[in-house]
Amino acid sequence: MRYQHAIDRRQFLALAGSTTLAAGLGISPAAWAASPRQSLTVGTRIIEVNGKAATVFGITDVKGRSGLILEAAGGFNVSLTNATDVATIMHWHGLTPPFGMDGNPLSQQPIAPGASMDFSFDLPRGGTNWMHSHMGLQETQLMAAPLIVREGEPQMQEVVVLLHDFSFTPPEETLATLKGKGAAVVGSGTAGMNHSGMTMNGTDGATAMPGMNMGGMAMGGMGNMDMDLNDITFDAYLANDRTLTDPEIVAVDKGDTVLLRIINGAASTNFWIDLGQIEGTVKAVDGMPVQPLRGSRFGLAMAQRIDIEVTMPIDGAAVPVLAQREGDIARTGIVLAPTGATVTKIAAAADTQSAPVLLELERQLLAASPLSAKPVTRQIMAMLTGDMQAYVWGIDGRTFDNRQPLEVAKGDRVEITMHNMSMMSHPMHLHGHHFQVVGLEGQKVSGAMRDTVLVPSMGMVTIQFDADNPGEWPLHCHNLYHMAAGMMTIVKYV
Ligand SMILES: [Cu+2]
Repeated sequence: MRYQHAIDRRQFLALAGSTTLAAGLGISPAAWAASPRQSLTVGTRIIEVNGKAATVFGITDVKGRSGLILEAAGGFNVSLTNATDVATIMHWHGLTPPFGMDGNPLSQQPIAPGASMDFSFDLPRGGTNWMHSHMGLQETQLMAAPLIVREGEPQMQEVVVLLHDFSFTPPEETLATLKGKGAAVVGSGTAGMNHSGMTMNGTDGATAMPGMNMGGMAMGGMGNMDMDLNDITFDAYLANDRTLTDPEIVAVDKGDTVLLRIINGAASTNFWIDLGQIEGTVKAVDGMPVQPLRGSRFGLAMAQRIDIEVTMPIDGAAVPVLAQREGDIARTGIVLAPTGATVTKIAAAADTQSAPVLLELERQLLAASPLSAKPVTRQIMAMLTGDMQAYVWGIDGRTFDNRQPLEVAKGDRVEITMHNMSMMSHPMHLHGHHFQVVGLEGQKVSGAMRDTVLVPSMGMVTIQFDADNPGEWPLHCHNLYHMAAGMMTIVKYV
């Protein structure tokens, strides 16, 4: 059974992209129409976490592999079947399809249990992307998978790492606890909850406070600001479904260069990617190329991706690729290991708590292909607002139900300045477009092209994009619990 509304829209779009019609209009035919349709199935599965069985969702291709690997030239031609017993909506995070193909609650009706929906559109470029449910709290139950788009044969071995945070507590219960017991969150012993607050001085202090106590400790000095990190404590942090108790060991060759495609699929966790003693070269963020940047530690906010080239040591040593939760000792990761390498056990708890993820990386990134020079024709200020006690989050003081759309017109160069008036950081995601980061705390930059940017507590980030894809596009916080508590609006073409 196919959902009728969805199929109507699909048929229209399929027709609009069909070879015959395209030829009649004198435009090149859609690439997707010439490539075989791929099947994806959303199902349930059982994984082992901390020695206990956990029933979670999964998204697999015909060969049972998680997610999809596509060739950009072949376009996106996918039939998604919902084999679970709950309705769902699947979002293609990082792709910029026509509105009806985006997979969000405004663009389609949910896909009922047992039903399928076809998605077809062309892909302008390769990149590290992902797919995840955009319905309810399903994403946190691992309804998420990699969506890798390649341009030609890989130049080197590629290693995909999907990070996640995991809880045995049903997410509805976690959200109810957050909403119902806001006052008890701070410093309480509520099961599953651990609110870590901190006070820090000055601007980015990330490197200035290794090992600091995040339990509400105050650091002296003028200009202090408060910051809340991690309003949920999870039971485990996963890299490709596994914890550091039994991490994935990826076979590589000593001296070889491999491409890490790391996806932060966590519902409510910003990570520090840590290569230890090894330096890597960042090649892309959010599937969009950046000017090469060397380093060994990189902040990765919820929903963001980072592509890092890593050259294995010639002595044949293994290289752990770790992801440590911000403001926490908890970590996960994988190990790159040449044949015969000694793989030592890595504790799931680091020795020291990590700093908050702020704008350190963002300040260093430069787009490899920035937006064209063009005057801004539409300027928007969006306040990111929240009430930690009531656990209500919003944009301009409004929750999604009460939203005031941000209006743009096709052809606009749009600039949105997001000013965070709350004590938590928010990874803000715009559907249907890539934007360029052009301002950080009021300073002009020619930053990365992205689809998700972190706006730190009390911080300000400015983005620009070309309004070239009509629709009513969600703009929301990618902290799943913040979004569920209202932090979403729409960018509406008028
Ligand atoms: Cu948020």
